[in-house]
Amino acid sequence: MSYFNVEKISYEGPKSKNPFSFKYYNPDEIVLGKTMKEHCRFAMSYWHTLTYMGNDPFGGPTMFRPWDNTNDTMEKAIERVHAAFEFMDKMQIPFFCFHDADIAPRGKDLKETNERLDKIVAVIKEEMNRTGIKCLWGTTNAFGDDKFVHGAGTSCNATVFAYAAAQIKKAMEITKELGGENYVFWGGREGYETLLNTDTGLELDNLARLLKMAVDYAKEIGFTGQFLIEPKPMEPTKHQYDFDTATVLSFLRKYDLLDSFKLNIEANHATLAGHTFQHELNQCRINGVLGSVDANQGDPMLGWDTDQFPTNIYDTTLAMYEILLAGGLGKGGLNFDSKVRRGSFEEDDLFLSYIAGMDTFAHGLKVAAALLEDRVLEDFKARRYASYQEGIGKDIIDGKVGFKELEAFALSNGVTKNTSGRQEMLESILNQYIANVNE
Ligand code: XLS
Ligand code: NI
Ligand code: NI
Repeated sequence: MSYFNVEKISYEGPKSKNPFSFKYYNPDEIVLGKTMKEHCRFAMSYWHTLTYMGNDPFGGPTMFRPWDNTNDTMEKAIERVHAAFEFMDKMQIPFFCFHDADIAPRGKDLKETNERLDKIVAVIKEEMNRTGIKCLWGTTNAFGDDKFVHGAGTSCNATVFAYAAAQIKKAMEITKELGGENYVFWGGREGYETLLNTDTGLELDNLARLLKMAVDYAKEIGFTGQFLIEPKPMEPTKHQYDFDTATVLSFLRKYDLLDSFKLNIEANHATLAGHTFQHELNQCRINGVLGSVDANQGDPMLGWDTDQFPTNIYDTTLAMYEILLAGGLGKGGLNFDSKVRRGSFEEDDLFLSYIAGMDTFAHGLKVAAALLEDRVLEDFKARRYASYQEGIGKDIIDGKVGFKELEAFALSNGVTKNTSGRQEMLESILNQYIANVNE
């Protein structure tokens, strides 16, 4: 059974007019000593690709997928697996990411839900063996069900905490079973609506308790994947506890969890927090916690988590620049936590949108690599901070001086003239690289 009337997508180069081809993503092309495939580690999001039907707050489904053409929910889940692997195979996407709730329908209780998960995991494993496609990460949906109305790990109801833990335990087990390289925590309901009814101290302590239990259990079952926290400032709750990178870092430090977690940075979450995507990646890089990326983009006119496919070359260039400076994605990858627009409801749109996203990142990678190779920004920054390489600047860095010595220095030397930051020049050089990298 084939669900897509599309041939395998291949690289045809920037001059190609064929919409069903890669213009920039050439998996085997070497960039800075690694193939593009190794740099990008692209992943498909199971939820947006297989289960999203186009619903928005004002209207129902617009996407009636051929793999959903049955009333039997388990049969539907199995057909979704087949569609997923046909899609990834044709798209040359080497990884997938999933929530427990994406792959199998919930049962009447936890036991039945877990049995259903086991059945679908067996089908996924067959498809993984057939295609060589791997699992980048698994996660738990502990936000959709009504029991999570007040949160999961931060619920005021201890039995809900227990249920969330049980669900995470199972999701970790199946992620391990599927060879998942990471496990993600995105706290969909871990936040609050009003302080009038919320004990934030207890809720944050409990969130840390839940994460500690996950770390302990991973050791117990020998799950060696990397744990990731995905920051988001708001939506669904008014205030999410994992607001942004800086907030998550201080949480991890406070609860002594920094050794066990890295971060999964989502572009649209960064912008919701009032940061750029690059800023969040930069903060991860300088703190050594860059784990993985949810690749998408928001819309500045809308201001919510629109999860659009990334097509902004400027943003992907600067993102790939930070990723290259960080030494690459390691066990992480670029997961398209992106969904087609409601009006793009045909199956072909899935291909066209993934091509757009993959090409935009591949193009960005090439520009970032060229900028780095030519040391355009790095040399400029080195010159900008040169005053710390010698004299009083070096003494500051080496910890040789305090306030008294600096006062003596300032009294006799004053300050040297500042020089321009040359922002506009650098922005126009960046444009030049974006325009010319493929020539
Ligand atoms: C929602 C999040 C979610 C996580 C996985 O905004 O991005 O999709 O990536 O639970
Ligand atoms: Ni995400
Ligand atoms: Ni999101």
